[in-house]
Formats: sequence, C-alpha cells, structure tokens
Amino acid sequence: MKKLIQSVLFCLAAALSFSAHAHSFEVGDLTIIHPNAKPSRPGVLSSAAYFGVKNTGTAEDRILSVRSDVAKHTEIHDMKMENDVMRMFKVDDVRIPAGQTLKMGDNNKLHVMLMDLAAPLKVGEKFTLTITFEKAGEIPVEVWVEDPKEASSAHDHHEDSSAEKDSTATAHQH
Ligand SMILES: [Cu+2]
Repeated sequence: MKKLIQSVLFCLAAALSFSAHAHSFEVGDLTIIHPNAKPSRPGVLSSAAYFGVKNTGTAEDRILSVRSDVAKHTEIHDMKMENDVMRMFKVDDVRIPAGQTLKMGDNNKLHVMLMDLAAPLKVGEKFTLTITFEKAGEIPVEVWVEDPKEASSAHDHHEDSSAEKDSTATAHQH
C-alpha cells in the first residue's frame, strides 16, 4: 500500500514536470521511464509494453519479473532472427548496470509480453505493471496505452516498429 501511494505521488510529480507524452517513476536509485503499451488489435488477446530503467546507483540491478492484473501471463521477451523468421523468447533477467539506462525497444527488441489479456487494451487506458527488481524490490508503475504512431513521434525509437508488429502477429506461439 505504501508503494502504491508512493507511485501516485511520483505520478503527480511526473505529470507536473514532464510533457503530456512522458512520465516516470523514481524509487531509490532507479527511475522507470515512460511505461507504455500498444493497444491490442481486434481479436488478439496479447500486446506489448515497454519502459526504460535508469540506474543512478553504484551497483547493478536486475529485473526478475513483471506482472499485471490486465494479463494472465506477463513475461519479458527478446527477439531474434532464426532461419529468416523473427522469434520471441523469454528473458529471465534483464540487467541494468550501475550508471546506465536501458530502454526497451531502443536499439533492442526487448518488450513486456502481455498474454491472455482480461480485456482489449485501448488507447488512452492506463494500468499498473509491477516490476520486481533483485535489489530495489517491487516497483508498481502506471502504463499508458498509446497509439504506436504517436509513441514513435514522442520517443523517436520505433524504426523497427513494422517488424515488431509482424513478429507479434506471426511468431508468437505460447
Ligand atoms: Cu513477445
């Protein structure tokens, strides 16, 4: 409960200090940057979410798991080409070295896979994603469901968004 209140406070602070298209959550040495998700497509009960983590501390931290009430199964995925087919695979730990920032989808294919959604995700909705770090513990953040086109102009890191879309549609077999 304390963390939830904390995150609401951070959210208010973030709303005051960031533009409409960015929000972040600061807990200890970690800042979770702009958690966002794609809307689900008609008839597809999965989607992908992204966030950044900035580690201003002196020790590496790791993401051990993610979870959300909007999806029955939530995993961190990476993707790679295998025989000309883009495949997704689960990543068990994502490391954020001291002093570094990792942004999902930025020069990498990392994403949070939301599987078996309880309901379709629509642009403008918000939901809570709880990220569990090895050292920082559980950090609940508010994820904004955004139009991928708008998101790309907001972060300009979506040069690979068409490939992403295709692989989400074709190679996802859980
Ligand atoms: Cu995936």
